[in-house]
Amino acid sequence: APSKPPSVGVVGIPFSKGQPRGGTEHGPALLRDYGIVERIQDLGNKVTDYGDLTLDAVEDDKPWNKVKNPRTVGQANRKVSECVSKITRDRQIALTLGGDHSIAIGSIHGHAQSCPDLVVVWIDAHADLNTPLSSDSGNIHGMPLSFIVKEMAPYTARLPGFEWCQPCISARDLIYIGLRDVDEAERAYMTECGIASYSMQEVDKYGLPDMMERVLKTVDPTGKRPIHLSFDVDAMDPEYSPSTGTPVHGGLTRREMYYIAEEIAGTGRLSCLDVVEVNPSLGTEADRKKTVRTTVDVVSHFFGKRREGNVSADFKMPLPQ
Ligand code: 6HN
Ligand code: MN
Ligand code: MN
Ligand code: MN
Repeated sequence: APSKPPSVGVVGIPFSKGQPRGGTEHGPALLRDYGIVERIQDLGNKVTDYGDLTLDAVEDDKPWNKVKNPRTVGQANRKVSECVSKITRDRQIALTLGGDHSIAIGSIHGHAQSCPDLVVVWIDAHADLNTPLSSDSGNIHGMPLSFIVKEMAPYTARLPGFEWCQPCISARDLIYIGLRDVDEAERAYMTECGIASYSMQEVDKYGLPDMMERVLKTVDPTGKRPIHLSFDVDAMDPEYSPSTGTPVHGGLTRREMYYIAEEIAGTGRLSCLDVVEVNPSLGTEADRKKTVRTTVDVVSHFFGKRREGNVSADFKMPLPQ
């Protein structure tokens, strides 16, 4: 029997408390305005839109040392985890629309409840591996993987609001693409825990085709495991996604992201995609448009759009008489 097209569950996560700039809470609305749901549908996928999560700020959420909004971020992520766990348990691909990158704590945690053998591909300019102890900024969006990776346990501290959260992936089940702004402690943790990475240096060294082959072989040599793809739009060069809180020059091009997305889609094993750090409040109107359009285009390639062309199941070729 022909395999039925994947079904996708979309959820908006209007959240910004993992970093100091307002605006990322409007990411989901803007991505929807630019047709993200229809674009995925038009590719022949069955899409269910679960709307946006309702996320409230916790009152009197005092910093824990430098760490800002710990209880608010913790509580929001508990809801994200429950939601993503439900979507992926029903065998739908979860598409989470952020929101800042702190929401990946709940997203990966929830995904792992349903798919414990998942692997994580983290596409980002940053490693997001700081701990509450190592972070200079105190922004939790720079720390999500420290809550998730088991081997990080000896280096980190428990935060109020995260009592529900247990590390759920091994260091060898995580791989980075696009890094170019890695803090000293993060680099040390990566080496210590043995986390593989394809920074922009390796992107340049191997080129995309060789790199993607290596990426997939490294985390999943037998090609069987569900893929959690966490896509921080600042992985792309600010030329393509300027409206984001922590842009870094020297990033991936739109075209390179298309290639990565098409290769991931080609595995047939994408199980959850996070789209994070779109901040409509930053930059000019032109910047905002550019950022959202590029992001929606890239996402369509994760869900089956191919530059060689697509033919839908119900296409009828026009024939003479
Ligand atoms: N992001 N390493 C810096 C920090 O504050 O810990 C930057 C983090 C950026 C996080 O872009 O998702
Ligand atoms: Mn980033
Ligand atoms: Mn930095
Ligand atoms: Mn990030």
